[in-house]
Amino acid sequence: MSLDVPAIRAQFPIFERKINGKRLVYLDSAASSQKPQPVIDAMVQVWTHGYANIHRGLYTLAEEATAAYEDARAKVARFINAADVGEVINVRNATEGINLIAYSWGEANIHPGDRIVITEMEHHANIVPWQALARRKGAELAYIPVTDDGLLDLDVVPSLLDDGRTKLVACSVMSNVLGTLPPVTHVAEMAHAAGAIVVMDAAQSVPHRSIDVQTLGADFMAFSGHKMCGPGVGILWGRRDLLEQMSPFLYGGDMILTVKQQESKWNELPYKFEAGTPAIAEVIGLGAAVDFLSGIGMAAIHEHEQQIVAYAMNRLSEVPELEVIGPGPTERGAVVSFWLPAAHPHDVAAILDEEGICVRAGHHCAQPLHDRFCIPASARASFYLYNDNHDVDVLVEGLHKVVRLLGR
Ligand code: 7TS
Repeated sequence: MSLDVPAIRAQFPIFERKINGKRLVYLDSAASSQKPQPVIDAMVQVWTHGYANIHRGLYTLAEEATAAYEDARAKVARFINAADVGEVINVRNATEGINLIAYSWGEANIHPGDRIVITEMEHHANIVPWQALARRKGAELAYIPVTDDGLLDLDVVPSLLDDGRTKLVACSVMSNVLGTLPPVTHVAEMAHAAGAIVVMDAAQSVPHRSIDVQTLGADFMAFSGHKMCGPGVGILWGRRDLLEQMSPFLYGGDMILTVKQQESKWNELPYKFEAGTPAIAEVIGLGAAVDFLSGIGMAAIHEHEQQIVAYAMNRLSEVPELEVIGPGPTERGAVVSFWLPAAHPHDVAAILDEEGICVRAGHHCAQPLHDRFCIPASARASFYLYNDNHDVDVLVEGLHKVVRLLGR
């Protein structure tokens, strides 16, 4: 099942580039992935030969654009095994998907004294909307703690669920900092048994492993196209029965059935949640990204990344004083965040950039998690289908240079 990485890289035009005279070693796919030619081509095709607004025109071009847009939705639905396409809502990104739930579901269902439970390993996109909802409603926001090993402390969960006050549990399917893959299906079972709904942030997992929303245990799941070889669009998947009960998030054209001077009726799913003209070419581009990833095979991508992350953690242990945060390679996806006591992560990233290596440095939009590990920031290498062990070797060489320049 091993991937033919040179053949995959050949499909990403960006890898023809040199950075500071060096081969590009792109290790920041957790922030956003690079784009393969078929995705670029699909979008150029729309803009050059097939563009019109959708769901309204009665001419050929508009009908073609509408069909291509809806075809892309169907591809995404199959990719995550949604029971029907009406459950797949096109949004701007994972962040907007989570905000949609916080407003449309949260406004109607969270009341004073209720509790919302999230985890200490969340991205800000899965923290701040719940903070704001809790504040608006006089609800409590509680956290499932993270252990020193970077795992969820599940022993605490019953105490957060037992009194029946918890109405919503939101958790990441994979941490963007630790790489941890929490037992989300188990967490969902506990949450459901306590009468709470479950929101999963799958921004770091849908791009890297196959996900079946019919067995995952989520009631809602959000992810972003730009992290999975696609353009800047996002998807919110939700259970049809819940989506049907909810009020719209944004109001305007396309999301209505009829509008009278004083009242309107909402369109059917998924259009009720897609107000205004969407990012048409981008949605079609996401369909092409799904085809691209499916053509390679999610199982093969996953296996490839598991091999790289094990190799990376092994090789990073050679760098003096470098500390990796998070669990061992079998319990994480292809993300490794680390800390070098002698060098600020920003300096690490700047020195690696001289070698053509792109890593992210900072808090990676997960400040509470960095607080929990008592570090202000970290450097992070994240891997995808176009990386290989040689990229890891170049990274380790670059880190030795960092230690030579800045180490004690
Ligand atoms: N959830 C997780 C787990 C993420 O990693 C990110 C983005 C988001 C949500 C938000 O995605 P967006 O597309 O709505 O912005 N994570 C990162 C990152 O790790 N570095 O840059 C963006």
